[in-house]
Amino acid sequence: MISRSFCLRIWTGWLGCFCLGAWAAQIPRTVPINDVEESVPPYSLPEVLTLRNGQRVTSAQQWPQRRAELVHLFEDHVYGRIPSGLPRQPGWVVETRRDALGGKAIRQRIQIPLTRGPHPILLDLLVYRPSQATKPVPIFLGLNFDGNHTVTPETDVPLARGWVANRPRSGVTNHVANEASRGTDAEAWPIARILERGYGLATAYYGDAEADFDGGWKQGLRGAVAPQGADHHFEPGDWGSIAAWSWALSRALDQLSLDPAIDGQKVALLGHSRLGKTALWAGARDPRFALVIANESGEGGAALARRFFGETTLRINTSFPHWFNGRFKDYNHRIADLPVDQHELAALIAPRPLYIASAEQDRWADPKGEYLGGWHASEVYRLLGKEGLPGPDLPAVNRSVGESVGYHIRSGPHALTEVDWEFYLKFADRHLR
Ligand code: GTR
Repeated sequence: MISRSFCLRIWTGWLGCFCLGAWAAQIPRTVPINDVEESVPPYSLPEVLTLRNGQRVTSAQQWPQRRAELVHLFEDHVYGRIPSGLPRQPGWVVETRRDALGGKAIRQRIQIPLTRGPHPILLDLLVYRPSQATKPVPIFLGLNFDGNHTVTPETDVPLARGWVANRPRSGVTNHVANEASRGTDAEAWPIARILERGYGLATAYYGDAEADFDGGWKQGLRGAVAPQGADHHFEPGDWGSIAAWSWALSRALDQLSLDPAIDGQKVALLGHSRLGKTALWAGARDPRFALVIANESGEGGAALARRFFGETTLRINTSFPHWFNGRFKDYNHRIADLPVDQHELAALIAPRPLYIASAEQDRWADPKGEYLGGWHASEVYRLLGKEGLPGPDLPAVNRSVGESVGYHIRSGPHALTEVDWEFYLKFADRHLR
């Protein structure tokens, strides 16, 4: 029996969370959530080192079998299966500037065709590398939220072509990119600092692959390759948009690996929020990513789904039904039956370095749940001879902990900031140098 005080605390927790952001207004009010730590009910996680047949995984040699099983479970029950036979085609350089950022950077714009035919879906990859580099550089790769023109104030980076989210602060109100939005996301992408530290940076707009709304697939990658096009009916196990974006990331990696000035063995994948979920799934599927960073990835990312705190499976499936596959909705009211939990997603990155980060005010993403995702994944890192996170307790604010699994909780709200990047650069120095 759930006690009355428990219900009350959940109710007040719900009220608190309700005020967290403008987006909350779109979420049905009948769906309960909790943001009171003491009200988190007990839960038990699926064991990452036990095969579905009950057999324990006790050696590194057995891990690939469990890994393959987990990838399939996440495909079938969460993110959906990517159709086989999608093209992997090289892109073409549209422009090279050797004098970018006051001569500090060589900047290239590259178009990568994600589909076949005369009018393919194009991913515009914007690549910066330090002009002083004398050998192939390690590089960070990440999708951006509002278009390549928002990550830099440079005026010769074209505006995003297709649908973009409305952003009142830059006057984007009709889903069309405008000049006022140029450079508005530059704080999240400290390009000069990244180059100064000897890394390249590659980024692309996630909406190039598929617009982020329910039905966006019709003009996007999933619609373009569906047998019935926009009339296609998705089966429960078919891919959602996170899987589509993750596919685009792998094609960007193909492209970066072709460039002799870039070290294709040292591509660090980074994503924030929904794109942090995407980075984790891309890194889990594609072992060529050398390092993965999930910044405030929350529900459907690093945060444990069974921990009743902040966003829930029901909430995310209600607000963003297109992100995951149809079958994931079966777990809206019975999360304990989901055959996986998110620590197992984090474990799919092992033994490669993984960094999970939270923000103190980002309670919706459940910082403790994100940390625990990394902590429970650490069991696999240890099996594979690496050290993960140091223990089950959330560390102090603004301090980085962990070896092959790194973590920090930054003070402040939900965002990707220079403070986060400083931690990521140090982590990358440790593992990619
Ligand atoms: C929120 C969503 C989160 C997170 C975030 C974002 O509305 O509930 O899961 O993904 O959006 O991507 O900004």
